[in-house]
Amino acid sequence: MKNILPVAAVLALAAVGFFAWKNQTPQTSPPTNQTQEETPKTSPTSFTFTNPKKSAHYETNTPAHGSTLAGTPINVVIDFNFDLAKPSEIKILKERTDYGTGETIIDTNKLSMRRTMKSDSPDGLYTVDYKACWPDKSCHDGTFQFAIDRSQAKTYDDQTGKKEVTIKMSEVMFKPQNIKLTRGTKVTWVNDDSAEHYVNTDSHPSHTYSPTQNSKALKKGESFTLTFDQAGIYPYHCSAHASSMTGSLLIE
Ligand SMILES: [Cu+2]
Repeated sequence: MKNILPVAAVLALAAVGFFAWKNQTPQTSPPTNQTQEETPKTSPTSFTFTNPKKSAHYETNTPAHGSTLAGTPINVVIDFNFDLAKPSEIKILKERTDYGTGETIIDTNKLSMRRTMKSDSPDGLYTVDYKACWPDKSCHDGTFQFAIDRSQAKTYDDQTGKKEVTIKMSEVMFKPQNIKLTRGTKVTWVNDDSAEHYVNTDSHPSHTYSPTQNSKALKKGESFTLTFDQAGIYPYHCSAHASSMTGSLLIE
């Protein structure tokens, strides 16, 4: 009888150890710099996104991996922490067709590369295959996915046909958060909060997707204005509250 207690204690410890081991989350993505924006977002049409593969020196990309967009991106941008060189390349693939148009462009600071996307690209899942090359001629592959689902535009605040629109920055939110507009509309963001806010194009902190859509710090009462002449989706955020203060413009 006196041997039972120690045996029971050992069994209990073994059981605790087993469950702790069993509950460990397996590492499913490459151990590179995973950023917050890259967590796949759930979408009502539920596309299945495979894990991204990140090349050496990769930082972020827009559209975000796992994002489902209500319209076509104006371009796909990938950001790095090292100088890009030729022949870096971006392909925007759906069923082996490349919906990118024109050359892959390396930005003047050499930290981002971008490719324009065809504005009439169909709904569905897109795989971005890229090759990032450095001045020493070495190249590394990477891949990520996003989806287009135009039915999501139903949830957007429809302000098409207006020449000017105001978006309030209030209670650490963009109001309205998601707006549908007509090409040529002049958009003004006004800060109603005592906290400073920014208007920054995605992703954070590179702010490279639509480079003109970046404001200085806006104090209460200050504003930022930009006219949108190109159709497409414009995901943006406030860099002071990047995880929660987000918005999107759909220009038609
Ligand atoms: Cu803010």
